[in-house]
Amino acid sequence: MHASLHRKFALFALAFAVTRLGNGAEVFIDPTFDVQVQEDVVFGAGDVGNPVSGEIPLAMDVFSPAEADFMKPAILLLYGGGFEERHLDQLRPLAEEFASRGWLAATGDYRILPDEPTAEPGPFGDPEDAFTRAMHAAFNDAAKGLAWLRENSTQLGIDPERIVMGGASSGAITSLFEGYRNNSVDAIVSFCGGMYGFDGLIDAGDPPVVLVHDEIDELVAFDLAQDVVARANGVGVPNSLLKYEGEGHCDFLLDATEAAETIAFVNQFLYDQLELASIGDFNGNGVRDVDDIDQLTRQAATKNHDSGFDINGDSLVDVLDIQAWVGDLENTWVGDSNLDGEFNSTDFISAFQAGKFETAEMSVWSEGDWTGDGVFESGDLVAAFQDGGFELGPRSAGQSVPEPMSLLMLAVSVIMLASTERQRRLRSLSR
Ligand SMILES: [Ca+2]
Ligand SMILES: [Ca+2]
Ligand SMILES: [Ca+2]
Ligand SMILES: [Ca+2]
Repeated sequence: MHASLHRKFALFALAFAVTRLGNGAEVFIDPTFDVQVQEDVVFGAGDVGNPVSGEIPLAMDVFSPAEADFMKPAILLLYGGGFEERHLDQLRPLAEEFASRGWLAATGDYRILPDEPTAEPGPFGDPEDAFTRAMHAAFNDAAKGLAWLRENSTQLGIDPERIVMGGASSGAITSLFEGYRNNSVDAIVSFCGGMYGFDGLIDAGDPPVVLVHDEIDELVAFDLAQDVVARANGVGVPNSLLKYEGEGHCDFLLDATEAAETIAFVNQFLYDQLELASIGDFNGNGVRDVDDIDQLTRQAATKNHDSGFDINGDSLVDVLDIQAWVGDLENTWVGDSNLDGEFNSTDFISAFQAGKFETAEMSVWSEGDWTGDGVFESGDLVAAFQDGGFELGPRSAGQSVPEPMSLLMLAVSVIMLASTERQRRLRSLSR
C-alpha cells in the first residue's frame, strides 16, 4: 500500500457509469432509480494529535434511490489509501451503483496515519506503533459509522437487519477486521483486502463475505483473500471469491468491463445472502406477484398493522405500503390490477369483472381496491388517476408525464357504463 494508489483510485469514476434501465428493470438487480446524495453527514468524531490535539469530525456522503419508500438494505463503503491517505470520493461511483439498484450506500471517512490518532483498544494489542494506532482508529471509526446508520435507520429508511460494510484495500481490511471482530454487519465486501493471519476472527455463524482480488497483487497478496476463504469454508461461513487473472492492486475496479462484472458479482452475492428477493414476497414463492399485492391490500384493510407487511417501515400497514410495493418495488402503476406492468383498460375490465364496485363487498388489489381500505369505489379510481399511469405503458424511472384527466375519466366512465349495463342485463336475465 503506497502513495501511487492515490492516482489509481482517482480513476474509479471512469470505470463506473450508472446506466439506468427502463422497462423490465428489477429492483436490487438492475439500476432502477435516480440517485440522490446528501454530502458531509457527520456521524461521529475521533481523537487525534494533528494538526492539534483534540477531536476531528467524521462524515459520510449518503447516496440513496430517489423516491424509494421501501426499507432499504444499506452498505457502508470505506475508501482505500493504505491507512495513510484520505480519498473521500474514491468509492462514490460504487455507491451510486448500489443506490441506483435500491440500496442506501454511504461512503465514510476514518482517521488515518497523518491525523496521528491517539491510542485506542484494537486487535493488535498495545498500540505503541503509529501505524497500529491508525489501523485501530480506522476499525473503531468504521464501527461508529455502522452504529450511526443503525441508530438512524428509521429516518434513513434503512432495514436495520440488512447492513453491509465493504471497501477497497485498507477499507477492505478495515471492513474484514471490524466486521468479524464485532459481527456488526450482515455481510462484508472485500476489494483486494485481507486479514494478515487474523482469519481466526471468523467464526461459525458470522456474516457472509464476498471478495474480489487480482491474482497477482503486490500490495495485498492474493493469498490473503484465499486465507479468508479457507477460514470461512472451515467454519461454514458463506463466501465467494472473484479472482481476476490480471496483475495489480484492485485493477479490476479501474477497467470498465471488469468493474461492471465486479458490481454484478458482488451485488448478486448480497442479493442472495440478504434475501432481497423476499422483500414484498409475502407468499414466499420467490417472486412478487398478484397474490402478494392482494395479501397486502387485505392486510391494510384489517388495520392490524402486522409488521411483516410494513414495506416502508413506519409501523403501519396502509396505502403508503401499497404505493411503495407497487411503484417502488414492482415499478408499475396504481391501477395495474393484473400486475403486468401497465395500467390500461384491461385492468379496469378485470377489476370490474369481480363485480364489487361500490358494493361495499370486501375487495383486494386485483378486484379494484387500490387504496387498501378493503372496498372498490370511486376513491380507487381517483388514486389511480393521481398516480398518472393510465395508458402510458410500463413505468420507466423518472417518468412524470401527467395524463390528461379527460382521457382517463372518459375511459373510466365508458367502462363503468359498460359494467353497469352488463350487471343490469345479468340481473334481468337472472330474474
Ligand atoms: Ca410472491
Ligand atoms: Ca408502513
Ligand atoms: Ca395491467
Ligand atoms: Ca379502496
